[in-house]
Amino acid sequence: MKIAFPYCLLLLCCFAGFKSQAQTFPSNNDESKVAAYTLPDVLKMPNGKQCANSREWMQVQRPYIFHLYEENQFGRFPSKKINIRYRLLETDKNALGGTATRKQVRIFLHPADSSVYTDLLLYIPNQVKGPVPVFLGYNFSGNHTVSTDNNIILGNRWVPSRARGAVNNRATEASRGADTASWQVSTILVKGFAIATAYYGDLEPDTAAGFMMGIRSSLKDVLNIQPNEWCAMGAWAWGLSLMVDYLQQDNSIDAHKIALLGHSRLGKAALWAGAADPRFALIVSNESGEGGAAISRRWYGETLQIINAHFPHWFAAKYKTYGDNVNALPVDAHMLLSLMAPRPLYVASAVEDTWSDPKGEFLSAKEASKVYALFGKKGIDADSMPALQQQVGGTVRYHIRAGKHAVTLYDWEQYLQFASEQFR
Ligand code: GTR
Repeated sequence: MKIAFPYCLLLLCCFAGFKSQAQTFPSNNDESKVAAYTLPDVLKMPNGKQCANSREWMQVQRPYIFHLYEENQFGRFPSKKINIRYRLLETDKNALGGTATRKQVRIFLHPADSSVYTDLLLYIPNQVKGPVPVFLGYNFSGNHTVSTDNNIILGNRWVPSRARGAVNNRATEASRGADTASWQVSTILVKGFAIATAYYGDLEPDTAAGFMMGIRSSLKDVLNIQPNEWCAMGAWAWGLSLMVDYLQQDNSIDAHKIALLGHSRLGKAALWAGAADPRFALIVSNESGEGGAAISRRWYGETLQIINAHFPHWFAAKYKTYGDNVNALPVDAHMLLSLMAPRPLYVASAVEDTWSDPKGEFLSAKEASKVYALFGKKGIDADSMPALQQQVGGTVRYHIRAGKHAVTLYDWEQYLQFASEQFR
Protein backbone atom coordinates (compact mmCIF):
# COMPACT_ATOMS: atom_id res chain seq x y z
CA MET A 1 0.00 0.00 0.00
CA LYS A 2 1.24 3.48 -0.85
CA ILE A 3 1.52 5.79 2.15
CA ALA A 4 1.06 9.48 1.45
CA PHE A 5 3.84 11.77 2.72
CA PRO A 6 1.95 13.58 5.52
CA TYR A 7 0.84 10.21 6.90
CA CYS A 8 4.44 8.96 6.92
CA LEU A 9 5.33 11.95 9.06
CA LEU A 10 2.38 11.36 11.35
CA LEU A 11 3.40 7.74 11.76
CA LEU A 12 7.03 8.58 12.41
CA CYS A 13 5.99 11.00 15.13
CA CYS A 14 3.72 8.34 16.64
CA PHE A 15 6.43 5.72 16.80
CA ALA A 16 9.12 8.15 17.95
CA GLY A 17 6.79 9.32 20.71
CA PHE A 18 6.09 5.77 21.75
CA LYS A 19 9.73 4.68 21.84
CA SER A 20 11.23 7.63 23.61
CA GLN A 21 8.54 8.41 26.14
CA ALA A 22 6.23 5.51 26.84
CA GLN A 23 8.22 3.98 29.66
CA THR A 24 9.41 7.14 31.34
CA PHE A 25 6.27 9.01 32.41
CA PRO A 26 5.53 8.66 36.10
CA SER A 27 2.25 7.33 37.38
CA ASN A 28 0.94 7.18 40.91
CA ASN A 29 -1.07 4.70 42.96
CA ASP A 30 -0.86 6.46 46.28
CA GLU A 31 -3.95 8.51 47.15
CA SER A 32 -1.96 10.71 49.55
CA LYS A 33 0.16 11.92 46.62
CA VAL A 34 -2.79 13.20 44.59
CA ALA A 35 -2.31 16.97 44.54
CA ALA A 36 -5.21 19.40 44.79
CA TYR A 37 -6.74 20.40 41.46
CA THR A 38 -9.55 22.59 40.21
CA LEU A 39 -12.04 21.22 37.73
CA PRO A 40 -13.42 23.41 34.94
CA ASP A 41 -16.94 24.43 35.96
CA VAL A 42 -19.34 22.36 33.86
CA LEU A 43 -22.05 24.99 34.26
CA LYS A 44 -19.94 28.06 33.39
CA MET A 45 -21.20 29.27 30.03
CA PRO A 46 -19.04 31.03 27.41
CA ASN A 47 -20.51 34.37 28.56
CA GLY A 48 -19.26 33.70 32.10
CA LYS A 49 -22.75 33.16 33.54
CA GLN A 50 -23.92 29.98 35.23
CA CYS A 51 -26.15 27.70 33.19
CA ALA A 52 -29.36 27.75 35.17
CA ASN A 53 -31.79 25.41 33.46
CA SER A 54 -32.20 22.56 31.00
CA ARG A 55 -33.08 24.89 28.13
CA GLU A 56 -29.81 26.85 28.46
CA TRP A 57 -28.01 23.54 28.82
CA MET A 58 -29.40 22.12 25.59
CA GLN A 59 -29.15 25.34 23.59
CA VAL A 60 -25.91 26.88 24.80
CA GLN A 61 -23.78 24.91 27.20
CA ARG A 62 -24.09 21.42 25.75
CA PRO A 63 -23.10 22.42 22.19
CA TYR A 64 -20.26 24.51 23.65
CA ILE A 65 -18.84 21.59 25.66
CA PHE A 66 -19.32 19.17 22.78
CA HIS A 67 -17.32 21.51 20.59
CA LEU A 68 -14.56 21.74 23.21
CA TYR A 69 -14.30 17.95 23.02
CA GLU A 70 -14.09 18.02 19.25
CA GLU A 71 -11.36 20.64 19.41
CA ASN A 72 -9.29 19.23 22.24
CA GLN A 73 -9.73 15.49 22.53
CA PHE A 74 -11.55 13.62 19.78
CA GLY A 75 -11.41 15.79 16.68
CA ARG A 76 -14.38 16.35 14.39
CA PHE A 77 -17.33 14.03 14.59
CA PRO A 78 -18.53 13.55 10.98
CA SER A 79 -21.70 15.54 10.48
CA LYS A 80 -22.37 14.27 6.99
CA LYS A 81 -25.10 11.64 6.88
CA ILE A 82 -24.23 8.69 4.70
CA ASN A 83 -26.60 6.19 3.22
CA ILE A 84 -25.57 2.82 4.46
CA ARG A 85 -26.72 -0.44 2.88
CA TYR A 86 -27.38 -3.69 4.71
CA ARG A 87 -27.26 -7.30 3.80
CA LEU A 88 -28.61 -10.05 6.02
CA LEU A 89 -25.80 -12.58 5.77
CA GLU A 90 -27.42 -15.22 7.88
CA THR A 91 -30.28 -15.74 10.34
CA ASP A 92 -31.60 -18.54 12.52
CA LYS A 93 -34.82 -18.38 14.52
CA ASN A 94 -33.67 -21.30 16.63
CA ALA A 95 -30.27 -20.16 17.81
CA LEU A 96 -28.76 -20.94 21.21
CA GLY A 97 -30.99 -23.94 21.83
CA GLY A 98 -34.09 -22.13 20.59
CA THR A 99 -33.82 -19.25 23.08
CA ALA A 100 -32.85 -16.61 20.54
CA THR A 101 -33.01 -15.46 16.95
CA ARG A 102 -29.55 -14.84 15.55
CA LYS A 103 -28.96 -12.34 12.76
CA GLN A 104 -25.67 -11.45 11.13
CA VAL A 105 -25.96 -8.25 9.18
CA ARG A 106 -23.32 -6.68 6.98
CA ILE A 107 -23.47 -2.89 7.09
CA PHE A 108 -21.82 -1.38 4.02
CA LEU A 109 -20.35 2.03 4.77
CA HIS A 110 -19.07 3.14 1.38
CA PRO A 111 -21.40 3.95 -1.53
CA ALA A 112 -19.21 2.11 -4.05
CA ASP A 113 -16.52 0.08 -2.28
CA SER A 114 -18.10 -3.03 -0.77
CA SER A 115 -14.92 -3.92 1.13
CA VAL A 116 -15.75 -1.15 3.61
CA TYR A 117 -18.20 -2.73 6.03
CA THR A 118 -18.84 -3.84 9.56
CA ASP A 119 -20.64 -7.02 10.54
CA LEU A 120 -23.25 -6.74 13.27
CA LEU A 121 -24.18 -9.84 15.23
CA LEU A 122 -27.59 -9.82 16.90
CA TYR A 123 -29.24 -12.18 19.33
CA ILE A 124 -32.90 -11.41 19.94
CA PRO A 125 -34.70 -13.18 22.78
CA ASN A 126 -37.47 -15.51 21.54
CA GLN A 127 -39.51 -15.51 24.72
CA VAL A 128 -40.54 -11.84 24.32
CA LYS A 129 -43.15 -10.68 21.81
CA GLY A 130 -42.71 -7.42 19.94
CA PRO A 131 -39.74 -5.06 19.64
CA VAL A 132 -37.23 -5.47 22.46
CA PRO A 133 -34.66 -3.17 24.06
CA VAL A 134 -31.08 -3.84 23.08
CA PHE A 135 -27.58 -3.62 24.51
CA LEU A 136 -25.20 -2.50 21.79
CA GLY A 137 -21.44 -2.68 22.26
CA TYR A 138 -18.23 -3.38 20.47
CA ASN A 139 -16.26 -6.54 21.12
CA PHE A 140 -12.46 -6.57 21.30
CA SER A 141 -11.48 -9.28 18.82
CA GLY A 142 -14.38 -10.39 16.65
CA ASN A 143 -18.04 -11.42 16.87
CA HIS A 144 -17.02 -15.07 17.07
CA THR A 145 -15.49 -14.39 20.51
CA VAL A 146 -18.71 -13.44 22.31
CA SER A 147 -20.30 -16.92 22.23
CA THR A 148 -19.33 -20.50 21.54
CA ASP A 149 -22.11 -20.59 18.89
CA ASN A 150 -20.28 -22.15 15.91
CA ASN A 151 -22.54 -20.40 13.42
CA ILE A 152 -21.04 -17.00 14.08
CA ILE A 153 -19.04 -16.00 11.04
CA LEU A 154 -15.35 -16.10 11.86
CA GLY A 155 -13.96 -12.61 11.40
CA ASN A 156 -11.19 -12.17 8.83
CA ARG A 157 -9.97 -8.72 9.82
CA TRP A 158 -6.71 -7.78 11.48
CA VAL A 159 -6.74 -8.65 15.18
CA PRO A 160 -4.02 -7.99 17.76
CA SER A 161 -1.56 -10.87 18.10
CA ARG A 162 -2.50 -11.24 21.79
CA ALA A 163 -6.10 -12.20 20.81
CA ARG A 164 -6.74 -15.87 21.62
CA GLY A 165 -6.10 -18.17 18.66
CA ALA A 166 -4.72 -15.36 16.49
CA VAL A 167 -2.26 -16.47 13.81
CA ASN A 168 -0.59 -13.76 11.74
CA ASN A 169 -3.04 -11.25 13.17
CA ARG A 170 -6.07 -13.19 11.95
CA ALA A 171 -8.62 -15.11 14.02
CA THR A 172 -8.75 -18.91 13.77
CA GLU A 173 -11.24 -21.55 14.95
CA ALA A 174 -9.36 -21.48 18.28
CA SER A 175 -10.57 -17.88 18.74
CA ARG A 176 -14.22 -18.89 19.07
CA GLY A 177 -15.81 -18.08 22.40
CA ALA A 178 -12.63 -16.36 23.66
CA ASP A 179 -14.55 -13.59 25.38
CA THR A 180 -17.79 -15.20 26.56
CA ALA A 181 -17.07 -14.00 30.11
CA SER A 182 -17.54 -10.37 29.02
CA TRP A 183 -20.77 -11.17 27.17
CA GLN A 184 -23.23 -12.84 29.49
CA VAL A 185 -25.42 -13.75 26.54
CA SER A 186 -27.96 -16.03 28.27
CA THR A 187 -28.39 -13.66 31.25
CA ILE A 188 -29.01 -10.73 28.90
CA LEU A 189 -31.54 -12.68 26.81
CA VAL A 190 -33.41 -14.01 29.86
CA LYS A 191 -33.94 -10.43 30.99
CA GLY A 192 -35.63 -9.66 27.67
CA PHE A 193 -32.83 -7.66 26.06
CA ALA A 194 -31.34 -8.22 22.63
CA ILE A 195 -27.58 -8.06 22.11
CA ALA A 196 -25.98 -6.29 19.17
CA THR A 197 -22.23 -6.37 18.78
CA ALA A 198 -19.55 -5.72 16.19
CA TYR A 199 -15.76 -5.85 16.14
CA TYR A 200 -14.32 -2.37 16.60
CA GLY A 201 -11.41 -3.24 14.30
CA ASP A 202 -13.89 -3.35 11.40
CA LEU A 203 -13.85 0.44 11.57
CA GLU A 204 -10.16 0.90 12.30
CA PRO A 205 -7.53 -1.60 13.44
CA ASP A 206 -6.23 -0.57 16.83
CA THR A 207 -2.62 0.24 15.97
CA ALA A 208 -0.80 3.48 15.27
CA ALA A 209 -0.89 2.72 11.54
CA GLY A 210 -4.46 1.38 11.66
CA PHE A 211 -5.99 4.50 10.16
CA MET A 212 -4.53 3.56 6.79
CA MET A 213 -6.58 0.35 6.78
CA GLY A 214 -9.70 1.83 8.33
CA ILE A 215 -12.56 4.19 7.58
CA ARG A 216 -10.56 7.34 8.33
CA SER A 217 -8.82 6.62 5.03
CA SER A 218 -11.46 4.77 3.02
CA LEU A 219 -14.23 7.28 3.80
CA LYS A 220 -12.23 10.50 3.84
CA ASP A 221 -13.75 11.78 0.62
CA VAL A 222 -17.21 10.45 1.37
CA LEU A 223 -17.24 12.15 4.77
CA ASN A 224 -15.14 15.08 3.71
CA ILE A 225 -12.78 14.76 6.63
CA GLN A 226 -9.07 14.01 6.63
CA PRO A 227 -7.64 11.23 8.84
CA ASN A 228 -5.79 13.70 11.05
CA GLU A 229 -8.91 15.79 11.67
CA TRP A 230 -10.27 13.07 13.93
CA CYS A 231 -8.93 9.94 15.62
CA ALA A 232 -9.42 6.21 16.16
CA MET A 233 -11.82 6.84 19.06
CA GLY A 234 -13.81 9.07 16.75
CA ALA A 235 -13.96 6.39 14.06
CA TRP A 236 -15.13 3.79 16.57
CA ALA A 237 -17.71 6.15 18.03
CA TRP A 238 -19.05 7.08 14.62
CA GLY A 239 -19.38 3.38 13.74
CA LEU A 240 -21.67 2.90 16.73
CA SER A 241 -23.89 5.63 15.39
CA LEU A 242 -24.21 3.81 12.08
CA MET A 243 -25.30 0.71 13.93
CA VAL A 244 -28.15 2.77 15.36
CA ASP A 245 -29.15 3.61 11.77
CA TYR A 246 -29.44 -0.10 11.17
CA LEU A 247 -31.23 -0.88 14.46
CA GLN A 248 -33.81 1.82 13.75
CA GLN A 249 -35.09 -0.08 10.79
CA ASP A 250 -34.96 -3.57 12.31
CA ASN A 251 -38.49 -4.11 13.59
CA SER A 252 -37.48 -6.72 16.16
CA ILE A 253 -35.69 -3.92 18.05
CA ASP A 254 -37.20 -1.08 20.07
CA ALA A 255 -35.02 1.73 18.73
CA HIS A 256 -36.08 4.03 21.58
CA LYS A 257 -34.42 1.64 24.00
CA ILE A 258 -30.87 1.31 22.74
CA ALA A 259 -28.44 0.95 25.63
CA LEU A 260 -24.79 1.46 24.72
CA LEU A 261 -22.09 -0.33 26.68
CA GLY A 262 -18.34 -0.02 26.37
CA HIS A 263 -15.51 -1.46 28.39
CA SER A 264 -12.14 0.18 28.82
CA ARG A 265 -10.93 1.77 25.55
CA LEU A 266 -14.31 0.86 24.10
CA GLY A 267 -15.88 2.65 27.06
CA LYS A 268 -14.09 5.82 25.98
CA ALA A 269 -15.45 5.33 22.46
CA ALA A 270 -18.92 4.64 23.84
CA LEU A 271 -18.90 7.88 25.83
CA TRP A 272 -17.92 9.87 22.77
CA ALA A 273 -20.64 8.13 20.74
CA GLY A 274 -23.15 8.83 23.51
CA ALA A 275 -22.10 12.48 23.48
CA ALA A 276 -22.45 12.77 19.70
CA ASP A 277 -25.64 10.82 19.16
CA PRO A 278 -28.76 11.35 21.28
CA ARG A 279 -30.35 8.17 19.97
CA PHE A 280 -28.41 6.17 22.54
CA ALA A 281 -31.02 6.06 25.28
CA LEU A 282 -28.73 4.83 28.06
CA ILE A 283 -24.95 4.71 28.32
CA VAL A 284 -22.71 2.41 30.34
CA SER A 285 -19.05 3.15 30.96
CA ASN A 286 -17.38 0.01 32.29
CA GLU A 287 -13.96 1.00 33.62
CA SER A 288 -13.29 3.46 30.81
CA GLY A 289 -10.59 5.24 32.84
CA GLU A 290 -8.30 7.92 31.42
CA GLY A 291 -9.76 9.74 28.43
CA GLY A 292 -13.15 8.29 29.43
CA ALA A 293 -14.84 8.60 32.81
CA ALA A 294 -11.79 9.26 35.03
CA ILE A 295 -10.79 12.78 36.01
CA SER A 296 -7.57 13.58 34.11
CA ARG A 297 -6.48 16.24 36.60
CA ARG A 298 -6.13 13.58 39.31
CA TRP A 299 -2.60 12.22 39.26
CA TYR A 300 -3.54 8.60 39.80
CA GLY A 301 -3.31 5.51 37.57
CA GLU A 302 -3.00 6.14 33.85
CA THR A 303 -2.31 9.74 32.89
CA LEU A 304 -3.07 11.77 29.80
CA GLN A 305 0.64 11.82 29.01
CA ILE A 306 0.95 8.03 29.25
CA ILE A 307 -2.15 7.27 27.22
CA ASN A 308 -0.99 9.50 24.38
CA ALA A 309 2.45 7.92 24.39
CA HIS A 310 1.09 4.37 24.37
CA PHE A 311 -1.81 4.95 22.01
CA PRO A 312 -0.94 7.91 19.77
CA HIS A 313 -3.82 7.13 17.41
CA TRP A 314 -6.61 7.10 19.99
CA PHE A 315 -7.09 10.84 20.34
CA ALA A 316 -6.75 13.98 18.25
CA ALA A 317 -3.38 15.74 17.87
CA LYS A 318 -4.36 18.63 20.13
CA TYR A 319 -4.90 16.25 23.07
CA LYS A 320 -1.20 15.47 23.07
CA THR A 321 -0.35 19.08 23.78
CA TYR A 322 -1.83 18.73 27.29
CA GLY A 323 0.44 15.83 28.31
CA ASP A 324 2.66 17.92 30.55
CA ASN A 325 0.00 20.50 31.39
CA VAL A 326 -3.26 18.75 32.06
CA ASN A 327 -4.60 21.77 33.92
CA ALA A 328 -4.70 23.68 30.63
CA LEU A 329 -7.17 21.19 29.16
CA PRO A 330 -10.44 23.13 28.94
CA VAL A 331 -12.47 20.00 29.72
CA ASP A 332 -12.29 17.08 32.13
CA ALA A 333 -14.12 13.77 32.38
CA HIS A 334 -17.12 15.14 34.30
CA MET A 335 -17.87 17.26 31.23
CA LEU A 336 -17.81 14.25 28.93
CA LEU A 337 -20.23 12.46 31.26
CA SER A 338 -22.44 15.55 31.44
CA LEU A 339 -23.03 15.26 27.68
CA MET A 340 -25.08 12.12 28.39
CA ALA A 341 -27.64 14.15 30.40
CA PRO A 342 -30.53 13.69 30.88
CA ARG A 343 -30.20 10.09 29.67
CA PRO A 344 -29.50 7.33 32.18
CA LEU A 345 -25.77 6.85 32.72
CA TYR A 346 -24.00 4.05 34.56
CA VAL A 347 -20.33 4.40 35.51
CA ALA A 348 -18.60 1.36 36.98
CA SER A 349 -15.16 0.62 38.40
CA ALA A 350 -13.29 -2.36 39.85
CA VAL A 351 -11.22 -2.06 42.98
CA GLU A 352 -8.11 -3.76 41.60
CA ASP A 353 -8.28 -1.72 38.40
CA THR A 354 -6.24 1.15 39.82
CA TRP A 355 -4.99 2.00 36.30
CA SER A 356 -8.50 3.30 35.49
CA ASP A 357 -8.59 5.37 38.72
CA PRO A 358 -11.88 4.23 40.31
CA LYS A 359 -12.07 7.30 42.54
CA GLY A 360 -11.60 9.59 39.55
CA GLU A 361 -14.48 7.79 37.83
CA PHE A 362 -16.72 8.17 40.87
CA LEU A 363 -15.90 11.86 41.28
CA SER A 364 -16.62 12.71 37.66
CA ALA A 365 -19.98 10.89 37.79
CA LYS A 366 -20.81 12.82 40.94
CA GLU A 367 -19.79 16.14 39.38
CA ALA A 368 -21.77 15.45 36.19
CA SER A 369 -24.83 14.98 38.41
CA LYS A 370 -25.07 18.80 38.58
CA VAL A 371 -26.23 18.76 35.00
CA TYR A 372 -28.79 16.03 35.65
CA ALA A 373 -30.17 18.23 38.41
CA LEU A 374 -31.04 20.85 35.77
CA PHE A 375 -33.45 18.26 34.37
CA GLY A 376 -34.85 17.40 37.79
CA LYS A 377 -33.01 14.06 37.72
CA LYS A 378 -31.23 12.58 40.67
CA GLY A 379 -27.60 11.80 40.07
CA ILE A 380 -25.05 10.82 42.70
CA ASP A 381 -25.27 12.70 45.98
CA ALA A 382 -23.07 10.42 48.11
CA ASP A 383 -20.01 12.30 49.32
CA SER A 384 -17.70 9.34 49.38
CA MET A 385 -17.30 6.22 47.33
CA PRO A 386 -19.70 3.41 48.15
CA ALA A 387 -18.62 0.10 49.65
CA LEU A 388 -17.86 -2.69 47.17
CA GLN A 389 -20.88 -4.08 45.32
CA GLN A 390 -23.17 -1.22 46.35
CA GLN A 391 -25.01 0.77 43.70
CA VAL A 392 -25.37 4.48 44.40
CA GLY A 393 -27.26 7.21 42.57
CA GLY A 394 -30.40 7.59 40.50
CA THR A 395 -30.34 8.42 36.80
CA VAL A 396 -26.55 8.55 37.19
CA ARG A 397 -25.52 5.31 38.84
CA TYR A 398 -22.16 4.06 40.09
CA HIS A 399 -20.65 0.92 41.56
CA ILE A 400 -17.23 -0.39 42.37
CA ARG A 401 -16.91 -4.13 42.58
CA ALA A 402 -14.26 -6.47 43.84
CA GLY A 403 -11.78 -7.78 41.29
CA LYS A 404 -9.88 -6.77 38.21
CA HIS A 405 -10.34 -4.84 34.97
CA ALA A 406 -13.12 -6.76 33.17
CA VAL A 407 -16.84 -6.91 32.45
CA THR A 408 -18.26 -9.55 34.75
CA LEU A 409 -21.60 -11.21 35.43
CA TYR A 410 -21.97 -8.93 38.44
CA ASP A 411 -21.56 -5.86 36.20
CA TRP A 412 -24.11 -7.15 33.69
CA GLU A 413 -26.64 -7.88 36.43
CA GLN A 414 -26.44 -4.26 37.58
CA TYR A 415 -26.70 -2.87 34.03
CA LEU A 416 -29.68 -5.07 33.21
CA GLN A 417 -31.46 -4.07 36.38
CA PHE A 418 -30.69 -0.39 35.76
CA ALA A 419 -31.84 -0.53 32.13
CA SER A 420 -35.05 -2.43 33.04
CA GLU A 421 -35.81 0.22 35.65
CA GLN A 422 -34.96 3.20 33.43
CA PHE A 423 -36.73 1.87 30.33
CA ARG A 424 -39.90 1.03 32.21
C1 GTR B 1 -4.90 -0.02 28.59
C2 GTR B 1 -5.08 1.45 28.50
C3 GTR B 1 -6.37 1.85 29.12
C4 GTR B 1 -7.53 0.96 28.72
C5 GTR B 1 -7.13 -0.47 28.48
C6 GTR B 1 -8.08 -1.34 27.66
O1 GTR B 1 -3.69 -0.47 28.13
O2 GTR B 1 -4.01 2.04 29.14
O3 GTR B 1 -6.62 3.21 28.83
O4 GTR B 1 -8.25 1.48 27.71
O5 GTR B 1 -5.93 -0.58 27.82
O6 GTR B 1 -8.72 -0.89 26.72
O7 GTR B 1 -8.13 -2.52 27.97
